[in-house]
Amino acid sequence: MPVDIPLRKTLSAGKKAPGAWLTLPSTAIARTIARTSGVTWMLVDAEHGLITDKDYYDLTNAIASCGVSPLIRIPDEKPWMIKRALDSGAHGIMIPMANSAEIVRNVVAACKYPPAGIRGFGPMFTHATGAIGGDYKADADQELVIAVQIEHPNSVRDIDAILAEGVDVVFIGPFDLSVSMGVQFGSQEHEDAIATVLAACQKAKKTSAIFCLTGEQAQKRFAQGFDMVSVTTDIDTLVDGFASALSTATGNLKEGTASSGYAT
Ligand code: 3PY
Ligand code: MG
Repeated sequence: MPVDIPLRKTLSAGKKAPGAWLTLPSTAIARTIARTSGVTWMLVDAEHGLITDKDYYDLTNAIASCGVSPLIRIPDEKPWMIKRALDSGAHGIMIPMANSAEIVRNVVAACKYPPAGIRGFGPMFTHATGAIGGDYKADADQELVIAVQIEHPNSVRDIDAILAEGVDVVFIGPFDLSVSMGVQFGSQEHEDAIATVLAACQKAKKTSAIFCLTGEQAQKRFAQGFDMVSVTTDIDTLVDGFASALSTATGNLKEGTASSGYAT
């Protein structure tokens, strides 16, 4: 059976791809969210969340069983981390802090089998892609999604060179970007940097993506032209849902939406 990547099909059809962000190592939560109609991809966060590579196999299978593409954000761009994530059946990987074209070149090589790259062969557990072994190898280099995060002024400056390295998705991490630029989240400089990256992706015909915490933010980013947007996270939904019900129950209405550690 060929490798089946719903996210790639959505993007190839020119459709917008809303996604969800998973920070908790729970297959029940992953499946509950993935069953929500319209979710195209789910980011399994092993950079900042509680998820480790021991959770990868169960989470990728829970998510893919709902027709949603699991992408794993690994902690660092190391080839062995990329290999373990892809070997668990991830439909793609996301690399934080892709701060130079050289980093991105090495990441792309780590995602591909020889002769295109350096990935070692051992796809015994890639069930979540719909294929294992030789069937998997036939498609993996072409189909798996490589996403790199733009989170530093150097990668904004070098965005054209980064885009030329064979990545599929350029994914802006707006929180790290504002911190590493030393500017206020949402300030003019911050928004200008985001717009520069978006325009470069559009010119290079590559998928542009950005992290959001709320439906309102996500709607705005889609309207701005982004192709792929996370709409919220598991932990934000839990915190905000409980806080909202509690404040309604007690009449103690409180301002604000996003309540996790990502809040600005
Ligand atoms: C950021 O905004 O820095 C992110 O990486 C989102 O998780
Ligand atoms: Mg980040």
